[in-house]
Parts: sequence; C-alpha cells; structure tokens
Amino acid sequence: MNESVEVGRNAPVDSNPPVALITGITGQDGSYLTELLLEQGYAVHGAVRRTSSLERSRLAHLYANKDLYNQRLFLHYADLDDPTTLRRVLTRVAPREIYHLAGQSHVGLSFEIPETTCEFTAMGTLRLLEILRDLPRQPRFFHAASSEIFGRPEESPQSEKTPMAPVSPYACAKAFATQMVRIYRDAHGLFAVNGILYNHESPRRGENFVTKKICRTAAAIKAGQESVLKLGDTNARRDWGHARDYVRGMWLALQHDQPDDYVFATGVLHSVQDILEHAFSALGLKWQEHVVIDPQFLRPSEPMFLVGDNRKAREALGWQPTVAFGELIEEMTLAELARLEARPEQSLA
Ligand code: G4F
Repeated sequence: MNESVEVGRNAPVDSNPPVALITGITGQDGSYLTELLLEQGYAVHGAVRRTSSLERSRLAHLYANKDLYNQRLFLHYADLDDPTTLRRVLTRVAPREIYHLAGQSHVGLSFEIPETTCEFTAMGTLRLLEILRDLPRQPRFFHAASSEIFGRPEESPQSEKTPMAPVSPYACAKAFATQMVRIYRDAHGLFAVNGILYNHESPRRGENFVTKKICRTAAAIKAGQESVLKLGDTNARRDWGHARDYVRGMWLALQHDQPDDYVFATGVLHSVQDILEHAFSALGLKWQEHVVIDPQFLRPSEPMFLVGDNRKAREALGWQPTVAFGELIEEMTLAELARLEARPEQSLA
C-alpha cells in the first residue's frame, strides 16, 4: 500500500448509506463482494494487513477510481492477530454488516504452517466474535466457512447438518471457527452466519490453487512460454463453482431475517482431470503431452466426496449457482491467454 495514503480517514459512521466491513478485501472473494456491495449502494470498508500491496491487487481498479476510493470505499490497517487494531476499526467504522473472509486459505500449505493457520483462521475469528459481543450496536456477521470441515464425510452430498470430520490443519481451524460462530449465535444472540463454501474459482483466483494453476500453465504453454505442467493428485474431486455466485450468497445470507448456516455449492462433482481436459481443449492442446505428476504436490491426507446439498440456500435465500463447470474453466483459461497476449513479458516465473 502507498504509505502516503491516509487510510480510514473521512469514513462516515452512520449507516445511511449502509456500511459494510470486509476482512480479506484484497482476495478473490473480497474483490467481487466489494463490487457487489458498491453496486448495492453500500459504503465499503476493508481491513487490510500492513503487508498488503494494493497497487497490483484485485482492488487496483477500484483503488484507482477517485470517485470511489476514500468516497465510498475505505481501507484500514488491521490484523487478525492484533485485537486492538480490530477493535479500533470496528468502533470507528460501526458497520451494519461484517463479512469475515480473511485467513490462511491454502489447505496444502496448512500442513507446513499449522500454527499460523490456526492463529489467523481459528483464533482470528474468535477474536472478532469477542469484540462484536461487547459492541453496543452489534453488526450482522458473515463467516466464510468451508466444505473442508466435512473432510471424510459420513454422507454425500453434505448439508448444514452433516457432522464435521476435518482431515487437515486448515479444516480443523475452519471447523473450530464454524462452531464458534454457532456458539456466539446461540449463546450470545449475535446475528452470526456461516456460509459453508465449496470450492469457488474465477480469473481472480490465487495462483497456487489447482484451477488457476492449470488454466494459467495451459495458456503459457499455448503462448510458447512453458512446456510442462506439474500436478499432484489428478483424481481428486471437488464441487467447483464461480466466486461471483458465492459472494452473492454471502450478501443474501445477511439480508435474511434470521441468522443461520447455509451450504453454497453447485451439487456437482468434477475431478482435477476434468479441469485439465477442459482447459487444454479450450486452447486446442493435448494435456497428455504436457502433464507430469510431481509427488511434491500430493497432500498427506485428502478429503473425499466433498459435494454440497444447496437446497437450503435455494429455498431460504433464493440463491442458485449460475455458471457451469465447463464455462468456468473456459473463462479462466481464456482470461489467462488474453492476459499473456496483452503483456507477453509476464511469464510464469
Ligand atoms: O485448488 P485446491 O488447492 O483447493 P482445496 O484444497 O480444495 O481448497 C480450496 O477450497 C476450499 C473449499 O472452498 C477452501 F476452503 C480452501 O480455502 C481453498 O479455497 O485443491 C483442489 C484439489 C485438491 O484435492 C488437491 O490435492 O486439487 C488437488 N491438486 C492436485 N494437484 C492440487 C494440485 N492442488 C493444488 N493446489 N496444486 C496442485 O498441483
């Protein structure tokens, strides 16, 4: 972030227009949610870590818009491991709604840094809930929970009632946070909601997630910049949807008259192999000529059959996914190719 910019100044404290605070605003979901809330007439405040760089982030187009930045979009420094900064921002902004999206979100990495993962994803959520509990005007709170909490589930598809069975440090941290949200809702009366989000992707996805890695490398192969794509388990299966659909679900969940938990999923399973086939064929390439399995990308344990039952979100919120798997992968692959063609010097290095 440009240190000369004074973040958090001039922010309105009343709620007309409605005020939302987003943790994790610079991520894929944070950027789509910011766009949605601005369209809905909100003033949007984002909590960003001191280490965040906005210049090249997914928010850069909004940050550069002088009619928005510091007018209806405000950024504040606050860290999930620093309760004082969180409390200060919450008190100053006095939001009507909080969308808590921040945390260490890479499952594979959580096996390497389990303590950091729990510090931010589990304890960071608890810290926020504790601060909210003491506020005189309590905002509505959305927590981005994850399908990973189900791990190796007893049933498929999974619903809001499926017992948690996490199999990674990340999943364990999310399970803790999800249950804490339920406790603060039931025991302390907070309007606190878990959105149990299955995998959701877009051209804005981070580069170390498998959809983006495949689409990006396929485009680089097409452009002659790469020849090999190294992957872990290509038989792994997930329920993949489009991030723009999932942030709409987050917003709808906080507009309902009662706080509750909702599964956001497409209800359809696909494999990593399916991503490969769609991405390479969108570019007229043969995946067989480029893909190698590299054990460094295999995980110590993998969830199984993570596919969501989205009936409650459909019925209670009127939510539904609008982008099919094939369309999603094609959009991501073509976006990567367009990016490389626009800036050919940007290789994968
Ligand atoms: O894209 P992934 O890294 O996503 P994962 O682990 O399912 O987690 C994502 O979705 C969760 C549910 O919404 C979130 F909670 C979480 O924060 C994150 O957004 O991996 C998907 C699958 C896995 O089975 C993985 O083992 O792809 C497999 N895979 C195979 N080769 C690979 C690779 N994953 C990655 N990242 N890189 C590979 O080379």
